[in-house]
Amino acid sequence: MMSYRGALIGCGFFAINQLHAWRDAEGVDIVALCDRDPERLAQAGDLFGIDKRYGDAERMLEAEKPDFVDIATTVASHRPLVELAARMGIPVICQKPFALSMADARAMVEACRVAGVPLMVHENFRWQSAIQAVKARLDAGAIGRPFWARVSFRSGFDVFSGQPYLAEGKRFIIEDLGIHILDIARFLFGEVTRLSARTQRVNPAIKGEDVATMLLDHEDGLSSVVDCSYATRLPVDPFPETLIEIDGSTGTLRLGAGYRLVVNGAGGREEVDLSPPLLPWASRPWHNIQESVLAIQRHWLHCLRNGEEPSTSGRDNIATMALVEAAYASAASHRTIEMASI
Ligand code: NAD
Ligand code: 89Y
Repeated sequence: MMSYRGALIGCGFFAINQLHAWRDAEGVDIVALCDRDPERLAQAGDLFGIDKRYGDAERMLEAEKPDFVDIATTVASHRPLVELAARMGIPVICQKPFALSMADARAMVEACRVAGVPLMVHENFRWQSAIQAVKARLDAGAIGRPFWARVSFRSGFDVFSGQPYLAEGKRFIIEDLGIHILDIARFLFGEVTRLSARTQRVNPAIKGEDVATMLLDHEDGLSSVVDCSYATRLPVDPFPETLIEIDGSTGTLRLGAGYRLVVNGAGGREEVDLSPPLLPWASRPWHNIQESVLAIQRHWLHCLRNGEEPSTSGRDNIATMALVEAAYASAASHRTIEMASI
């Protein structure tokens, strides 16, 4: 099996998970790192024993000519870095949120299309094993035709200590976390025709919204509620679990706290514990997300090897980004947004 040589840009908080997962994945080596912060570059380089270290992405890509580049920086740098990779003909993975605007996202997808360069957005939540298991039940018809759903992420977990920039943006929960939960709704129930949203800010120490409630009409008639909160104090905080309720024509499915799946269908009742594995380098409660990082990175290697479009390609992610934009537009105007207008 051919072994791919990858390079990674942005050695911050989340990239450490990506570097661990690349080490676990088969047929790949991260041969070079780039960060404009020398301290973070040195820390990641030392931790993973990677000696080729750069402060400038273009210099790294020119010198190393990797088989792909993994962009793990925050959103402001995504467009220039993705377009750089496209110009140099290097397949590229880009962290979420993919872009600052729909126009940027479309330009990035177009640049990669024209250059013939594969592009995947690191939209990993749909790769959590519990979410994949829910999708498998739906595809198998376990509850008939789904007609109503709720996809919910409610927590009081302090995400600001690890990611201080989350407290500073005008936008917070929809752009940072809701984007994953909206992507799960698209993944499970298909494309959306219109969306309504309301937002609130409960935590006075941050600038953006930390509560969002969204109502989605899906193309096949299903209605879903997608709700997110980082202001919810529960006795047992479920961070970072996504809880799911689905009603179908012949049954119901519930993914409850503690990764408990209950399916009540024409075929009988199934109750199963979908707790994710604790990978050797993972730590609770993040292990659910960390597991999905390995899964999406393995998927990328599979797609590279087989010339397939990734599940969360740039093209696919434009539809998820459009839901984020529609949610902010609806919250600002108190109107329902037609997705065709985004
Ligand atoms: P961070 O600020 O901790 O790290 C980003 C790093 O990128 C920094 O070290 C910074 O110096 C470096 N950087 C920025 N621009 C650069 C450039 N042009 N060239 C070289 N280095 C550059 O951020 P983070 O918390 O690790 O988040 C990174 C991204 O990951 C964000 O977009 C965030 O939303 C995303 N994220 C995703 C998940 C997930 O589950 N998919 C979870 C957490 C964070
Ligand atoms: O940045 C966010 C993400 O993508 O997953 C969880 C998170 O780290 C905090 O909301």
